[in-house]
Amino acid sequence: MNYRNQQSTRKSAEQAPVLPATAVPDSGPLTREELQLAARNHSMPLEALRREVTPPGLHYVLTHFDIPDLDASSWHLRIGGAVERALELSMAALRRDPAITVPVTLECAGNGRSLLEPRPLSQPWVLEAVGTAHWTGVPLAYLLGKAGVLPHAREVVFTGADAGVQGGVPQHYARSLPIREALRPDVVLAYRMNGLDLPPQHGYPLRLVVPGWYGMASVKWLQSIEVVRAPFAGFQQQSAYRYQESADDAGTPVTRIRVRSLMVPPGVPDFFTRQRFLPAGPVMLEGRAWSGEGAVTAVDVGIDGTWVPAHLEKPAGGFAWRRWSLPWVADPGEHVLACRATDITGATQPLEQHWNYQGMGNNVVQQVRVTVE
Ligand SMILES: Nc1nc2c(c(=O)[nH]1)N[C@H]1C(S)=C(S)[C@@H](COP(=O)(O)O)O[C@H]1N2
Ligand SMILES: [Mo]
Repeated sequence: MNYRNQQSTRKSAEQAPVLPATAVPDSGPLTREELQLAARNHSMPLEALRREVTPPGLHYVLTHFDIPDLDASSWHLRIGGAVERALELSMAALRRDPAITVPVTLECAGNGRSLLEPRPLSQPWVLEAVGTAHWTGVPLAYLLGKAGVLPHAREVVFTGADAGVQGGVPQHYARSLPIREALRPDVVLAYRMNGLDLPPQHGYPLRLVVPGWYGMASVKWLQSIEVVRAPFAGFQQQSAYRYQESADDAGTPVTRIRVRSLMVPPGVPDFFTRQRFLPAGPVMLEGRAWSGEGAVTAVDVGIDGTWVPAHLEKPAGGFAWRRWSLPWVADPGEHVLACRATDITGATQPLEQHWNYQGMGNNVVQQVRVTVE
């Protein structure tokens, strides 16, 4: 069966080869396939930025294939490869191991993709593929210690129970981490989200959570962990999730989350356009900012092009977003509000997004248009 032909692109097959990770970028209207993905994979409504912890139903979801229907009572996690002893652990056994809870802001690497021109055809995120949850489970380093990682181990490969086809390649969803990242004390095999069993869409009964990395690293429905001595060549590692300039560019891998901030849109929306309306007078502008490279050190708020530093609150953890706020006295008329974060490495959000072939790592400054009455 030729799976490749089933990928749809607006351009004809002769015009350009169908590419592994993504179809040819498009400038036309949203396609039926994008709409289908958008309806399956929802983002976080921006008003949920008011909450430090995102309730599971408001947290964004991204699932490449189908959500598996798994039974925790017969579930086993296998740990093998370059280890002294292979392990097979039931959920009951995992729950008896020492547990940690880590507050983590997850963001999809494709967030912002639909704003690019031409538009990489995939899940058409606007700006809100983000959420922050408290993940509880066993530290990965603890289990790798139990298994005993052998010398010359290079990466750890995580494979989910979900399977499908992408870019013509049949596969289970699988990703790897370099060994030094896998041994970080805050990387967790989570069985709880915000204190409750994981919901089906977030990886029940067990998932990996890699704080600071874009969401693709945090493999859901985790069924096996394999320590390997050579770089993992799976599709989601080698073809997808790369910063590429063109189809033929091998590119570089997508890893940590780039600095970003978002604003709770003030006032009330128009149902269809989402244009905002608010009364004249004092209003507290607020939002959240995060970075996978380290602490956010500043957020500037743009009011009709003039930048003012916002007040920053303490984050719940090293890789959890921090709240920012700025009081504003709104005067009648049309206004454009914006927010721009900077992190400890000095990285700051671009005012215009640099285009890349898969639409990865976008962190352009958000703009909110408001009508003050
Ligand atoms: N097994 C599996 N894990 C997965 C995925 C997937 O499709 N299958 N999607 C990844 C991607 S691209 C993202 S952004 C995050 C999303 O996690 P969430 O749905 O819990 O927000 O899960 C990651 N883990
Ligand atoms: Mo993602």
